[in-house]
Amino acid sequence: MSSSSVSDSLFARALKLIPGGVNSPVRAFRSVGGAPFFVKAARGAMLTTADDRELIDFVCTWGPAIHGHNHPTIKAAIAAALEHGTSFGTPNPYEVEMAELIVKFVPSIQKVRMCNSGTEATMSAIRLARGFTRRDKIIKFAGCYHGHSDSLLIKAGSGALTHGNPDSAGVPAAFANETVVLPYNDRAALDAAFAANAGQIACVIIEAYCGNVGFIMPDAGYLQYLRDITAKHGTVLIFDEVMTGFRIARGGVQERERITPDLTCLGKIIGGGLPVGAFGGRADIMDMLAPLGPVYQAGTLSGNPLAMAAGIAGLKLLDELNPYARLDALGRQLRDAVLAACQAKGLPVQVPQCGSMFSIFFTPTPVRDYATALTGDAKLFARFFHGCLERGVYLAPSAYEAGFLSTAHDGAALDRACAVMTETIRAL
Ligand code: KE4
Repeated sequence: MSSSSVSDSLFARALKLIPGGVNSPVRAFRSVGGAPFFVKAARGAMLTTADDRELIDFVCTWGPAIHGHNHPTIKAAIAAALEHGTSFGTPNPYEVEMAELIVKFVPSIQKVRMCNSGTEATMSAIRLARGFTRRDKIIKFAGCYHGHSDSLLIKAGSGALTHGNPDSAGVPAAFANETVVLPYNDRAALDAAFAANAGQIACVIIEAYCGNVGFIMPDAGYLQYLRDITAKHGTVLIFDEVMTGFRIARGGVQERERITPDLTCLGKIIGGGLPVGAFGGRADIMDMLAPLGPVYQAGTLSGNPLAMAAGIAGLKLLDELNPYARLDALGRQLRDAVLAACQAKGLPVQVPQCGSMFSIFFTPTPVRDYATALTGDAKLFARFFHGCLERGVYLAPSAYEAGFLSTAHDGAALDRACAVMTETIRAL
């Protein structure tokens, strides 16, 4: 981009007033280098930058845009809701319809509470599990990211990992001490943790398919092992499906893996691009929530009518289109193009992919956890990222994020992106 680009001048202004010039760290390009571009419009698979460059987008606003950007059906739903106002601070009909759709799509969810972000969803689910079990300790997994609440910013993924500070400053040791961090995909570590903390583990929270350390799937049987050991110990099993919910399958990872967690956290897709989060699950646990029970949780804009209208439209569209086989075919097309290009170049690479989620690790080592994800060549990824960007393809600006496809990525957009990735790998 030219040195005097519109994005550059916007970034210069942003840097004066917004820490790092961004409202969320991973957008800052810190791990791939260079300055972020600014986007002024998005439609389908395309972003339009402030300098009128058109980019094929594989970030999809970090997951929500499964139907592509600014889908006419979702846009119309927001416009219709907007006619009647933006927020009422009272119960509204949209919340009821959203709850009924979530329960229909995700049978493990008997009751659900809406909130405003994935962070709120996971933070609230953990407080609920602690209140329900009267236990304090929690288990999370290295590299998994569940938002930025204090108990979870321990060995976290996504932006925390990208910026090399998986343990955030400002989290009191007393909080961190209640969080046990285990390696993903490691049954012995689970056994040892439960043996060492018998009767103390309130919950285990997991990204059943990891999307914040790159994309990593569980070994066969691992999730069932986790379900069995948590049930045996009276520990609440929380699936964080903020990213995978309604994306990996209509009912998320839990549908594909046939595992029933006790609680599920949701976000992203259920807001159709507007701020949203949700958590739900067993009624006996959910009924501990205020105003019924002693666990407090609240939110001024929870169940916001515009966000609900957008999310309802998006979920109904998924139900109507059932795009999952098509999204998986698109994901496999991209995966195969990258594998072929790297093979032709003699470049070791792993391209884990499931449905519309994927990531690219430049390493000969199969990636199955945080430690093996770090064997990926992040510097080479940064060169790959910029090579693709220069050619009009936007990947997540970090080696430790998942890539996303949408139903708008088929045909010309995907063919073009595969050609760009092939050309970029050849030029590395
Ligand atoms: P939010 O608070 O950002 O809405 O959601 C937190 C969250 C919780 N759980 C999972 C599995 C998530 O992936 C996320 C957020 N994902 C990141 C992308 N890796 C959001 C992008 C960002 O932080 O800007």
